[in-house]
Amino acid sequence: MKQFILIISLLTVISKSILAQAPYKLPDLGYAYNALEPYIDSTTMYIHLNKHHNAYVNNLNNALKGTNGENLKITELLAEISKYSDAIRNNAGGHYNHSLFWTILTPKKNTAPDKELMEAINTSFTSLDSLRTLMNKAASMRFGSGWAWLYIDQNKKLAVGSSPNQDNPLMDASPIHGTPILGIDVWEHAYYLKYQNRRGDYLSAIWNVINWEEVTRRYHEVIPKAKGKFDDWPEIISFHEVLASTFHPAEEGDFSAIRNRSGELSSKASALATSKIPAQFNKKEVIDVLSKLSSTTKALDKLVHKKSSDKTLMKSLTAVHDSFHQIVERCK
Ligand code: MN3
Repeated sequence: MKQFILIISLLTVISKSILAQAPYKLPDLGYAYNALEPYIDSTTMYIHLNKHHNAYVNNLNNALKGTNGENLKITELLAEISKYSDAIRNNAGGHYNHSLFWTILTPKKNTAPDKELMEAINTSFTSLDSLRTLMNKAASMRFGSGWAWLYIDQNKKLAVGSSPNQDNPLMDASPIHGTPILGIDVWEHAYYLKYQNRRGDYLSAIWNVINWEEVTRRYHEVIPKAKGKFDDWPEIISFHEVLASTFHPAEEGDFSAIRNRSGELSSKASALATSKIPAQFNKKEVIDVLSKLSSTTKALDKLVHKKSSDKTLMKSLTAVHDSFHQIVERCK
């Protein structure tokens, strides 16, 4: 019986954490309090999490008691926050915003947006630098306490804006609407110990610890990652990797890669010829070239074993390369 109760309470804990419903809990930072130094100091991080954020969590849990909001996911609650008290609005925002904030900071150096997010940034703001400038402008113009946001608006485009207090773009009551993917806390408690009144210095420093991998992950929760053409056909990707790293050096006169890897290339071609072809490419004209690729690659491997001249190898390797591009062409 005891074990049964334990399992039931475990399941309750698990389902609550997945749904992110009341009662809410203070999250872990995922890094040490001093990990963001010298940009954000250890004491600020400690107080910010354990005093400020913790108060939002406790106040939110108390304010929600007995309201319908107890049964909603936090995002659902924020979407209809205008129906609730100011206490719920401020503390639900406080909990959501800080939970996001800890994840978009990192001690890891040189994180970067992925290619798709970078293209979206370039399209909307011309460059990452101008995005930073716009964010800092939004953050420094926010009078009093609030947040600056990079968010995905209702047309699925990136936008920059700011909100007062603990509001955010997920709230129906907010002047800006969408899904936040990067938020900068511009409450004085976020920077006063180290920067005092110099909000601008804090805003310049924080870009050193922005976690672009997490911002990218949040971006793709709304904008699905574009599927690569051959994502479902690992054998063709694997063949192409070896081909690219042997053909291009040979073009520049370096035949050592192909002399070392012709056997590997040949076995990748056989694996490709016998692989499960994704339905959209499974047609006779593709299959014909697959077997041609396999035989041209085998012939190349034989020539390598016979220690043929560079010129002979280049001719054979070019035939392999041509067959490969015929496959790609026919897969259009
Ligand atoms: Mn704060």
